[in-house]
Amino acid sequence: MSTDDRLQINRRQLIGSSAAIAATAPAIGGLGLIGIGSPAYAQDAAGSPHVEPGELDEYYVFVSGGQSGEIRIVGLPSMRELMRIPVFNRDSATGWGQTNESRRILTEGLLPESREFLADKGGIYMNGDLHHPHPSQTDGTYDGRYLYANDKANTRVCRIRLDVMKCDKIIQLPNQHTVHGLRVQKYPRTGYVFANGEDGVPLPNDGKILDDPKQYWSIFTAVDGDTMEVAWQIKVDGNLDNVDADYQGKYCFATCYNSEGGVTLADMMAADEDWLVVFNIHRIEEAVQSGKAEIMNGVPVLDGTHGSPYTRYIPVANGPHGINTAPDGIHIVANGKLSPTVTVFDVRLFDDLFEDKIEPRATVVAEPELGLGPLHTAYDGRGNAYTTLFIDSQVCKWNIDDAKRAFLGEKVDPIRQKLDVHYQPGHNHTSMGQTKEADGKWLISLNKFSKDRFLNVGPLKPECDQLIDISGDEMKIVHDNPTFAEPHDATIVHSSKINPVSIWDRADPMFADTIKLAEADGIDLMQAADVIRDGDKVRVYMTSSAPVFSLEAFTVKQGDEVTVVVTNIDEVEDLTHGFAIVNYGINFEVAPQATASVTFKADKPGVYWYYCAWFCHAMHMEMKGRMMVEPAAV
Ligand code: K7E
Ligand code: CUA
Repeated sequence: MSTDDRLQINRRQLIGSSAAIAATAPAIGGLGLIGIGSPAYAQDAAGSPHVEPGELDEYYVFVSGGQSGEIRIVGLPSMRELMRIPVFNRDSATGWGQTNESRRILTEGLLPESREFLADKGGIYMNGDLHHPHPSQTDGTYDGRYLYANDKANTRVCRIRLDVMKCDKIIQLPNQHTVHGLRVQKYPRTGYVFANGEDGVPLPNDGKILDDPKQYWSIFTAVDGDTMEVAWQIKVDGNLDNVDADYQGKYCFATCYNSEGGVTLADMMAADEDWLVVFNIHRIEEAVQSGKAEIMNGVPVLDGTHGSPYTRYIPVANGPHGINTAPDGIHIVANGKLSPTVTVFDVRLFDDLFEDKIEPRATVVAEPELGLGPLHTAYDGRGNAYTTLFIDSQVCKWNIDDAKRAFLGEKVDPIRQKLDVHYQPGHNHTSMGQTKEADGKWLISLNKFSKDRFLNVGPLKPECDQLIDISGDEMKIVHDNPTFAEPHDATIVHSSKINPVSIWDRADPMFADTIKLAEADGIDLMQAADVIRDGDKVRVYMTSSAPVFSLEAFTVKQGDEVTVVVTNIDEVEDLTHGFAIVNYGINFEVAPQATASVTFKADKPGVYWYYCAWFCHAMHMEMKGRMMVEPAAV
């Protein structure tokens, strides 16, 4: 009988009478008393991804949406998609990109030149490329405050509030061109959000310098995660790829390719060697505080190219990709990508490196050969590492201590197991594996290709996320999960770390501006049913309470600028209303106790029904009203 069969039978027994539970309890060991008490978590079912209807997952997974520009929340082990958080995209369901509240967030952090560039393009970027979602930490573990992520496409960094699971800040980075790698400061807290500049451009990039790559620079940025302002920037050699930070609060480090400074594939591949760039946080802070930085576009920039006191460049094989700090707080693994090796550094040696007491390569303590195309590494907290092999389509499990012994010349093989995944894995992630609380239960492999794993849906195939049980000695794939474009990265967070609310607080800053607007008009949003005319500007205030809007109709004139403000006064959990105006291209979400608003030009005369777009009540279909637009005088 397999473990899975046993689990199934035990589950069936457990679902029976309490007598059956009592009888089987002693025999089921680690399975525990699932189904007793509330809420029920599937937390003891290690080895099975099955979560009974009504049971909750044990972990949240924050998954990047790649080119779709959003974040997704998935439950693990079931791998059920729970929610999507629009960020760098537009969203039809929630009105993200359309409501005044979301447009403030999408526009307030834009660089002045982008604001100008977007002026005749709707004012916001329509696309984003979100790669790396990482939650804030305090003392080396998740603290449930925020999640940060990058937009490679338009050089932005966003922040998601984990209490309401909405984006509340987006900034575009000056001087930098693309943000690829993004990770957070782990100690003492986040603190800094580190954002890697991948591509180099002239500084300033105003067209005076064009085809002269020697004058192109990549920029590394530390964003202050509390204020969401740039704390400092460092000019570097080469192209930065991925980044991670230590558990001591002293260093962060980035893989760096294109040491050649090339602009074509052939140029970038010319040398055998690239680097790990190590940043000395305290030295950088001191220099910024003592005014040594050049202020460029309003932010302090230090020169961290070769020979500077702020950085060290450690040679590694050509084209490294992922960089991952182990939960032991000591080891850092740079993944070879174009080399079959990964390079292991001991973070304690970086003090001597910055004092110039040792050569850069003396910080390397192992360099095991794992297979073709190592991209990213995750950890189980038991001394093992799990590296994705993109070209081999495998996950390689290896032991860090054995790799160190082999590096010193001992005859030991650090490789424990190679597991086929389907296919071409990029990132992988273990449960709590990017904190010092790595628990070694689950690994997900985010595979770029799914080929034959799912029903054919045409030339564009889904990606394939695979769930792997790593709790025992052997890795086992237990679930295949198709996903839409394109999860580069994910973070698995124990559910005990995250505590979202169910109903908005009326004092929430998300709609504070709209409350102020209403106050200026003398309106109490909780009882509003008003139309205020102010020249050719009209403000329409209403409440929603299942199944009615407080205004059954309102009238405006063709050409008016209309702002509709809807406040959901229902206090019932999960009772979301929507507000859609037919043929005016408007729809947005208003969750319980929230206010949301939209501003548009009423340029088409006629009768336009507005309706609630979220099925909220038995009379939801009747939850509607009319906007009447009087034609302008001819
Ligand atoms: Cu490897 Cu953008 Cu993290 Cu994709 S990156 S895989
Ligand atoms: Cu309110 Cu449907």
